[in-house]
Amino acid sequence: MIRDSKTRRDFLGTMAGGASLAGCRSPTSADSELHAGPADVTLRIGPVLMDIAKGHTISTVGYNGQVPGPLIRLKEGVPVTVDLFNDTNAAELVHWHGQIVPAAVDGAAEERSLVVPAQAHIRYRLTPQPAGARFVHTHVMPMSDTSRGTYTGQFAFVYIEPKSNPGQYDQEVFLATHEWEPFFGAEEMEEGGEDLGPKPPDVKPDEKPNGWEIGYQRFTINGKCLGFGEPVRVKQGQRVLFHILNASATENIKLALPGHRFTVVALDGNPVPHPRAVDVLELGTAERISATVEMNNPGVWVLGTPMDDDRKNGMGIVVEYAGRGGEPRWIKPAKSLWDYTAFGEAQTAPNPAETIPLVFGKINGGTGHFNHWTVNGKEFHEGDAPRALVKGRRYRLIFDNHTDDAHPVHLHRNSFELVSVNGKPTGGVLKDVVLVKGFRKVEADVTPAMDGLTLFHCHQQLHMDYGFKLLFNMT
Ligand SMILES: [Cu+2]
Repeated sequence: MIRDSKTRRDFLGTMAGGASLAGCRSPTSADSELHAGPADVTLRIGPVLMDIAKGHTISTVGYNGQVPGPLIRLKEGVPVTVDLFNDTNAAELVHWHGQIVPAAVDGAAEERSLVVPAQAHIRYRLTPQPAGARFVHTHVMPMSDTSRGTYTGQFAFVYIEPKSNPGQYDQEVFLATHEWEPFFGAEEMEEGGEDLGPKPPDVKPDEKPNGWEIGYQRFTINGKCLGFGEPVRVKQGQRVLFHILNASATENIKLALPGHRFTVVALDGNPVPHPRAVDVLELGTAERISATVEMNNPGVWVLGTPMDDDRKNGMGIVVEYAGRGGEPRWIKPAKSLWDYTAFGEAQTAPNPAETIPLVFGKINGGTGHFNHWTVNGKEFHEGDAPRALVKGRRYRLIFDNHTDDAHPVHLHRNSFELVSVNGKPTGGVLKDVVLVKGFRKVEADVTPAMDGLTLFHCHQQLHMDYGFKLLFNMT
């Protein structure tokens, strides 16, 4: 692996002199392809102080001095030059989540992607695809160090403009949720026990007590606690297209906007066969939902989580109609069940070439330790031989959750098509993360698109760090 060994001082010196960045080397393209001059996309990883609420400032790491990082708008299929600068003292990985890109630039250590060394710079080319709401985030493994990895502010929206018309709306709003000030405790700190399937008979009683669970003290949308940032300003009669990203390290969330309904038009950036209106959105970690809202109920409203404590601690944003004032209103939504299949075709998928069962298991860590996670009875270890898949073949992945936790599982460098959710057949719903609830089963078909190492993992940072991974090699 070739890395640019320039120091930050060297780089700044070069910039001050007005010279180009041609001295930076890329290991993925010939130097001649990497035109001199400024890159199309520049991400500078560095410390950020962010005011999330009145008198409450958080010290974290972000992109370009802000959290979330800048909205990155790209055009499908149009290559861009990317500059990554790392102003921190630790090596970083920048993952282009939801894009079908070569392993070298995907940003995952297991795929042997390029690393951005501490206090250094790398440059490469990237051809954005597919269209829709994607994002970029760090892929380092923080383990017990919650000052690193996805606990930080290293996330930004990537919106890839489709080649054809994206649909009609009057205003586009990007919202990213995140939690702050994490702590470890013995208790599950979420509303639990919801929508569990029947316990599979082979799940044995736990030998040890449950290990650490994680909780947070503050919650933000676009880096601000509810009521602290600018409201989303709308006008009566507008159709607003929301792109919502769950940029949490570990939490699955729900969001509602009282007095309004969300018409879900895309999941993980991919248009759904049947857009449908719902009252409550649910997003596993790293999932995206694009939904339109008809602004036909003038007032000042809270778009937020139905979980009262989390909303009081910040998980919400005010939606304000022009000419309206006063306290924002919140009305608790009726209980609703999120169902991916509601947006899909009622159909049975063509038979796959091969079926790959992936059984998720948990090994309780015991008090004061972390739980460990297994796929097909095995924790992932660095150096594990990848499982070979053939490019262009249709595989059916069976996500079979033998734990009572919900797992937002993610496949890198591919989209998969949901074919069955908790026994209900569906089709046409393309995703890169799917939330598999406790003791539930989801089946998804994937036809590997590109050569190379491809990581599968749970996007819950603690699960991923403690075993919940599997490596494929597409050939
Ligand atoms: Cu998980």
